[in-house]
Amino acid sequence: MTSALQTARYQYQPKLPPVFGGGLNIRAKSGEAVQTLCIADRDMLKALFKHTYGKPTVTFEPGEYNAALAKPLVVGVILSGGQAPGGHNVIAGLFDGLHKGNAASRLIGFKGGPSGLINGKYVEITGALVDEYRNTGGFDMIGSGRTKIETDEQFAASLETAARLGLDAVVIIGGDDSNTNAALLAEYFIEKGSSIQVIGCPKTIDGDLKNEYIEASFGFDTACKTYSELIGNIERDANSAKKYWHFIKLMGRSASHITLECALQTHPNICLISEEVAAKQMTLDEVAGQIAEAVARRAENGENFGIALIPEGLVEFIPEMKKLIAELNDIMAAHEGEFSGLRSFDGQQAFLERYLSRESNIVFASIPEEIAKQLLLDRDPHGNVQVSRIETEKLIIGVLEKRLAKMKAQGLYKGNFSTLGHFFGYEGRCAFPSNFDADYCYSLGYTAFMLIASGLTGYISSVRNISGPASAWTAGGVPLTMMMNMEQRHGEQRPVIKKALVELDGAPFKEFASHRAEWAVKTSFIYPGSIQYYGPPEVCDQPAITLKLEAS
Ligand code: FBP
Repeated sequence: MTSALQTARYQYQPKLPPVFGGGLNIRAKSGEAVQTLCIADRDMLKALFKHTYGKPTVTFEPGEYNAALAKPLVVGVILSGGQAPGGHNVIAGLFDGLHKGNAASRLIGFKGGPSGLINGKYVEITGALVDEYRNTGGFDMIGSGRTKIETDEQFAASLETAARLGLDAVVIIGGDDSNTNAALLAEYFIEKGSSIQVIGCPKTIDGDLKNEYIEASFGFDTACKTYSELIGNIERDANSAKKYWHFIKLMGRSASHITLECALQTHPNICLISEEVAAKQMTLDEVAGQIAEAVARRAENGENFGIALIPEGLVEFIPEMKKLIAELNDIMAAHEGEFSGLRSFDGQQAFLERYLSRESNIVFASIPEEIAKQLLLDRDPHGNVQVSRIETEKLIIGVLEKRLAKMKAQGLYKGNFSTLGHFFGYEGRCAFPSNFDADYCYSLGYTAFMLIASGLTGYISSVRNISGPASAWTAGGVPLTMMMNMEQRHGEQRPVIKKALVELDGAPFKEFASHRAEWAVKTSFIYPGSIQYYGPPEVCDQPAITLKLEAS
């Protein structure tokens, strides 16, 4: 059984960059730079990526009939990391591209993320299977996972599976870490004498896999539209009931792009941007002070209600919390066995007291027990604290309540402060992709096929000019090493794709900053409503505000 919307969405034909309208009359044109560079740490990256470093960028252009595109291929595909709307369309675009090239080509889907490649768990992706998932949300066609291919055994097992299945290429659809993995795998395959190619695709609702060549990661558009609809609904409720301050935590592991985009779409009273908190070195108390001021000023106008947006990564950007989390990460990693054997929170606390610095001990003791316990939950496979499981909105509310009580006692605040906390994250990751994401993802998948058929490896699929209509989009590929630098991970320097955080001198933040003083006090809410798939282009086909501002 499918919903009426799903049945209707099966019929949607995603748009492609115009260059792909010409069948196989396409050529791959190399960029001008003879040798491309990375972001930093050139010597180390050059040594690590002997075979794939410095390759030229590529764009696809109309040309003569290209027989190379018609070769039958066997390709494996992996969905990696957190779900993001449009993943199925990447697979559909890849599948359709492969079959446009040659009807005998095959696509194999590795189940459950990179572990499917390591363990040889896969499914043959047929036309009937793809048709069931066109323009749908979720990653359920083949599943996803967060396993990182990092040990020698895992690399060897990946090659063994890929070779056994006779693959010509593997496509990894993932975020910064997964695409770093794609780069390492591409290099490894060549090093081992294999001709199996590896191509990446930029996925993550967090929007932090972007740079000069990748204008947006897919899923960001739909997730932000979904959250903005929900925020708008809450704003309208708040403005109707006029009795609650709503604190809404929004997903985005580190970067605050989602929160910023949602603020631009909904005009809340308060929107915290982690990158600004870090740049100004604001303490938790200072963050609360800023909100308290707006709460008090709105109360003076008789408005004891409001909306505050909080990025989920905030805790790691507040200096004293960042220090505490870094110390906890190190202690928990260094004493893993002993720590995981401690059954009670009291026992854990007593253990940690011995190793935490004086400052961090004070901070740890000052935060609510509930939050302290959340800080001790298992780390993700990359050794990070799982910010989606920390109720930062509650932490902020708690500090704020104390501050407002003090202000009340001093006669500086006369309002009522009733709060409600929300977390919007998982609600947006599997939504039906917006028209933008449906088109963008399909184009990314199709471009991945073109990169493979052009014999390239260690590249990421790049569709550009996407703030305009699809009729102006271009397609190409960028060497993954161009986006890399070395960073300290698990106590050693490792090559990684650099995460794009919110730039405080960028157009989206400046736009927000120019309005926030007014939004803080005057109710200026915007109610965006739900994503529309059918109707006038100004309602259905608009990209994210962030993307438009960045392109302007
Ligand atoms: P990716 O970077 O893998 O796309 O995932 C992002 C994200 O959705 C974050 O916003 C969030 O913190 C995290 O995944 C949640 O992870 P999990 O799905 O493992 O709970």
